[in-house]
Amino acid sequence: MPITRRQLLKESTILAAMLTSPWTRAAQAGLTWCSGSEVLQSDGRAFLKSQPHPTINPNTLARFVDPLPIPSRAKISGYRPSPDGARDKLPFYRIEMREFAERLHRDLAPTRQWGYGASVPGPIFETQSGKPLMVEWVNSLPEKHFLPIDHTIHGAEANLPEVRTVVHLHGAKAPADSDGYPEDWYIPGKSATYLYPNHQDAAILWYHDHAMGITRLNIYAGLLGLFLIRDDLESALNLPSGKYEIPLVIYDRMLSPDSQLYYPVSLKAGAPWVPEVYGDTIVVNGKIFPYLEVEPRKYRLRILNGSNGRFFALALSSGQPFYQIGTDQGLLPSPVVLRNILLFPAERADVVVDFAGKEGQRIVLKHQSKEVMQFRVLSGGPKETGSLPDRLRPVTAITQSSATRTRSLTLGEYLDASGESILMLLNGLHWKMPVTEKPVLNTVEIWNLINLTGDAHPIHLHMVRFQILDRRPFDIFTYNTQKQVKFIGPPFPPEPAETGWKDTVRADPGVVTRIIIHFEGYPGRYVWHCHLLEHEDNEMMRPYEILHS
Ligand SMILES: [Cu+2]
Repeated sequence: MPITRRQLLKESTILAAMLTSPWTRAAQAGLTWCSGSEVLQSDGRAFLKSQPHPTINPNTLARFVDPLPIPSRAKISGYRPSPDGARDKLPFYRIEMREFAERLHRDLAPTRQWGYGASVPGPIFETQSGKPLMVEWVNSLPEKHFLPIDHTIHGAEANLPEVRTVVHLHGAKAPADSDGYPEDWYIPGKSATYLYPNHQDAAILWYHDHAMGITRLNIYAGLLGLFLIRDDLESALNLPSGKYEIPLVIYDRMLSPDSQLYYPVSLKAGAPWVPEVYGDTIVVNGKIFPYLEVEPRKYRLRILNGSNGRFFALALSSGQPFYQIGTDQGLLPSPVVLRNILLFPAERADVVVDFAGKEGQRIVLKHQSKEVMQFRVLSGGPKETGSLPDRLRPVTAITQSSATRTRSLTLGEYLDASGESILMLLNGLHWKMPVTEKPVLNTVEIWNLINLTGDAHPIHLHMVRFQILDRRPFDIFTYNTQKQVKFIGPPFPPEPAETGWKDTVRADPGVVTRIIIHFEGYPGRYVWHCHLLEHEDNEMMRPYEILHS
């Protein structure tokens, strides 16, 4: 897979670095050295781009001693009149963002976190397609941030309040004033009430912070949660449900020796932003190395990669397959059999795993060589009731001839004289520059994402869903010198698990990734951006505007 080469290299170099001498003494003490942000030199060696800092080495922690927490369901606080004047009152939820401390592992001290409803992940919303609801998102956080704000970043200047939040429901077809525009942030003591119409297919959505210039810190602190939309077609499939449907919110973190979240900082005084963060500790639903007892039957796993920057390549130690039944925006046409599930930040996978015949086994979910969690298969249980149909939801391809416009948009990285990454831009434009992407409501466009960088970037468009047309390698040098796309190979189609509806697409380095988008929903100002949160915060985000048709 061409995309992940550099990132794979980075991860293996981090591992290699941890085995060499400067790290050894710390490792013996159960600590490792922060390697959260590294770049590769041309000779393949990594050098640290962040301040050295001792962190807990997850390899020293006992495995599978904490049961997997299942986030609670969000509870309705009452009913409120619909803002659109309709007669029916809508379910109303009030969710407070709070600071709290919780153990990430049996043998660690409680870790300070910020969570929706004081849990990480926050409570799970569950609703039906076409059933609107309202949420008052209340900022009850302290006045001071506990992670390093970089005031040199646009939108995070020193004259602004430190703690600012605004909630985005990722994957939602929501009106612009309920979408969580990054500049619509508010401070502790304030709240915003959003309307989610939910006129969309069953899917795994997720809510998270989106405040300008500090999203990476707010999400790292814990501001994320799931939002499940269901519909009749999905229910008719009789997929595993109830206690056989398990949400898995997976993300990476680093912990200081006192069990507190550590977020790496750069070597530049007064400008702590680092271009990428890779934590060595993987957390699932708020626990490190959790276990889950399962019956020997089918389970449905609703997986979100909630990391700032890490991709996951998930596999089961039993070697058994996953049946991927859905992606970001809902069900695939039919299940895709996979030994590895690749998820970039913000991507979701809806999968069925069958533990039948595995009685008594302990099966580890792994990301490459890292253990993530364990499934303990019990010796028996009630009769299987869930099914895995061959046909799920038809996905009609949007025809290219229906597109009224094709846009070519670059993904670029800018380095300083020492070769250090200083920012990334979409189409060479900063956030504050005039809006350039103005699709008309109810029209179809093709966007060519021309990735000039050495990294894969997960690109997310708010409000819409789209389909991936293809990916085609091109010559970056020719582009940089002549501003021309010279293809150097044939286009390759999306992977089988990408053949459904998406809202986040992996744009590979040196590749033009083409997506086709039907701008259905609402007019107004939205954003599109890279979902590597360090990039997003440092200008790899642009407003776009959907015009009235
Ligand atoms: Cu990016």
